[in-house]
Amino acid sequence: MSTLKVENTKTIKNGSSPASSVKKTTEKPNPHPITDATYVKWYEEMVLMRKFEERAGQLYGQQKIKGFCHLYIGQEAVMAGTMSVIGPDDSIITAYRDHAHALAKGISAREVMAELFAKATGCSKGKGGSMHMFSKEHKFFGGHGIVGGQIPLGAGIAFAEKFKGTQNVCVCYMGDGAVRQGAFNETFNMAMLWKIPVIFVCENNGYAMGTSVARTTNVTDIYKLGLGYEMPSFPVNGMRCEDVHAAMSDAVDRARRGDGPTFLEMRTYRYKGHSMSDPAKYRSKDEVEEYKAKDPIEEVHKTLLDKKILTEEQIDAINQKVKDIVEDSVVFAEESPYPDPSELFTDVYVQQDYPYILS
Ligand SMILES: Cc1ncc(C[n+]2csc(CCOP(=O)(O)OP(=O)(O)O)c2C)c(N)n1
Ligand SMILES: [Mg+2]
Repeated sequence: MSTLKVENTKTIKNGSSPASSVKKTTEKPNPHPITDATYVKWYEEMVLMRKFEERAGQLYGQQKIKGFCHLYIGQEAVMAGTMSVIGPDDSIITAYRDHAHALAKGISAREVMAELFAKATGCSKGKGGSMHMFSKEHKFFGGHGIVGGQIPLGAGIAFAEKFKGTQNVCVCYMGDGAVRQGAFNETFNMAMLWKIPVIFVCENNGYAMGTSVARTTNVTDIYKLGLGYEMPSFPVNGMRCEDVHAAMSDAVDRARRGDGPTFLEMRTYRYKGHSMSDPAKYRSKDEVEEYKAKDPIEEVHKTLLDKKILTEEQIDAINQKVKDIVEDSVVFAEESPYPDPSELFTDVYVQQDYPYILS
């Protein structure tokens, strides 16, 4: 079977380089500098995403977590590199591979773990589960199981910000499988026409379930799909926090200036199967190992030591702190109650005068 070779490239074939915001420091102050503190933040965030999901995977094996469960392990640099650019007033929305997005946007490990356990203390009151994390407070708008369903919603959230006259942006994530949906094209057209402050991010991990990108399209350079709408569109090495940060900086600045959307194809990889029930036989062990050799957590760990930002002991202390946060979240989830049966009738959208419902 032919598979997409997810090459990680910094070569930008149209317009300016997404890395330009880092280079521009000599010309004017960079609003998104990469400092020592940024590396520490990246490390902490990514270790939390990874350790949390490794534990979630174990708990799924013990049937403490049921239903669907899609792990993000391997793709963490995409979220870490985003969060060093956007702020708490900006929104994000994504698909069902959403645990790391929820944690990165500031939802507590307790609330995310409790949601996985379907407990009332979860961020969606235990009624959403793995695929439907949500927090209005943190401007995290899901968690969507319908492939591509979040694309028009992301544009809508960004449109609302523009309509209200804020400077806030929405980052809308989707998989490589989602870009085949009609809604992708409809949304790209409207987002460009109305210069909506949305950043579309395709997390191209090479596969939609067991189907490689190369099997589903003639255009394997997914970022090129944006060019038909004259949307600034770039490929980005999604295994490197620095590259994600630089690309996101340019895109966020463009959106805040009122110049509209950007499409970023983040080339990344998931180390685990599509979901817990996928043995991932459609790809070779060598391919997985090739990407593990570029692991973003290992890379940032190395940078922290090479640049003498932290000592090995300080890094160990972070690892221990994260381990404690994850274990605390498991105890919290175990001890929390299930939702009351009456909750079946709350949080359900009802439109009394819907024309096709006969009362
Ligand atoms: C509209 C729709 N069609 C099909 C599915 C079944 N489905 C669930 S996940 C998935 C693959 C999507 O892959 P991708 O967008 O690359 O995201 P990834 O899982 O790699 O993060 C499919 C086809 C679905 N959930 N929704
Ligand atoms: Mg995919």
